[in-house]
Amino acid sequence: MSSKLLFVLVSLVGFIFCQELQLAGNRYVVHPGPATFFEAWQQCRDFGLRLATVQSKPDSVELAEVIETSGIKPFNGAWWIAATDLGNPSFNYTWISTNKVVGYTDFADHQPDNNENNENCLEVGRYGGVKWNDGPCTKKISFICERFSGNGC
Ligand SMILES: [Ca+2]
Ligand SMILES: [Ca+2]
Repeated sequence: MSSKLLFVLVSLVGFIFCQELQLAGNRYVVHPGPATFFEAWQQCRDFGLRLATVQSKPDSVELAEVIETSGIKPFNGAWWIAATDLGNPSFNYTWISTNKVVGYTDFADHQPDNNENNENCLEVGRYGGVKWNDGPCTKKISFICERFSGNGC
């Protein structure tokens, strides 16, 4: 078999695998915690997952469904997701799970407010639904991990 044909076959299998992952609808994994932002980041890694990204309205809808289905009540009222503006003086948020700048946002009214100049990590649920809020990264709350594929899905 030529290496070119092999590459095409491997790519095709990878594509189908990715499609199946998305169809499975089990991207998000709810964890009761409690954990600080960076503890949550590490714990997701320990599970072979990553701290969750939310990059579109459909993502928000899926996240809300998974949280509701889990029946878990968030510790201290919210769940960490993977965005932080630590180290970024212009207050742009970055997904630390993917190194991508946050594009789509779903903040609650009057957020982010960087309260007491000490809110640098994003949580969902504090102000209802899965709306976003910036909170203190050292606060111990619940968190959301996500499954991902390392092959470019
Ligand atoms: Ca901030
Ligand atoms: Ca805030």
